[in-house]
Amino acid sequence: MTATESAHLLAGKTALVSGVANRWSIATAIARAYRAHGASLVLTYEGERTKPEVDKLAQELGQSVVAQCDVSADQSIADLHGLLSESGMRLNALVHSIAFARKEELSGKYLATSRAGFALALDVSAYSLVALCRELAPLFSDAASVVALTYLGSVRAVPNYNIMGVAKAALESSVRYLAADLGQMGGVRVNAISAGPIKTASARAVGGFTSILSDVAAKSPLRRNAVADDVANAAVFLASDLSCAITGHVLYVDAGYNIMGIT
Ligand code: 0WD
Repeated sequence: MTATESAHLLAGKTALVSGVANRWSIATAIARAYRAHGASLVLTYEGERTKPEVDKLAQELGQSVVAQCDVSADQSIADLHGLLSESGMRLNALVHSIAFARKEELSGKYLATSRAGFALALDVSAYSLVALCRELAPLFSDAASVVALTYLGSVRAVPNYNIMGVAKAALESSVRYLAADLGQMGGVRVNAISAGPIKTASARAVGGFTSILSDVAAKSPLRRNAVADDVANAAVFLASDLSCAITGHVLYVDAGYNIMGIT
């Protein structure tokens, strides 16, 4: 492989990237990195509120199809499948960069989580990966790569992260089960990136988020926070053939914070 080829790790691939809400979204950084590495994109938006931002990004990046998909609605996912299959699209990569929980359940005690809030967070943030993979699997190319975004709150009790931590635990477990299922269907791989805290709209909904950022900057081995571009570079690797024997894995992109014990 020449130096020029190695700079375009996703040349000839098509990647669906969900979860672009605005320019700070992790999905925005991933979409940019994927295009920079030569991929064509399908950018999905949840609803009319986020459509203008996604349209703008698609126009800026070029080679991007825009499609609506609210992952909490089976019909919306089926419509996405219909739209893509009508145009004969094959997907080499799928990025799940979506999460939602009620703001009131992202502060205070986990003990106070309501039944409805629990179901909503798990539905949008974890089940959606299963639904997307099942519906879109017929469009996956051989050796396609699925990447989901998760956070350390899945395996540690992080103050205020609460129900979202439980949803991320379900998401990470789903990554393993989906990897087991889809690996037997054309060698499709499923992995997660556990990103360190990054200032986005979703992150700001978590109580005390700023103190989480400063804790990582003070205590992580690299003495800094990971940024969206760090996550995007790892997402390029996971979508590329360089990671062809990696599946069912959770890759931490958090400046090493997760390895620390007493700090
Ligand atoms: O510190 C962080 N920002 C971290 C984020 C650390 C570790 C992981 N993550 C994860 C999040 O949990 C999420 O899974 O990264 C993913 C992307 O989050 P983000 O980029 O931090 O946040 P944001 O820009 O808000 O994007 C999440 C988007 C939603 O944004 P808004 O702000 O509109 O709620 O998820 C999308 C929506 O665009 N989303 C949906 N998309 C389709 N259907 C739905 C839905 N029902 N609900 C939310």
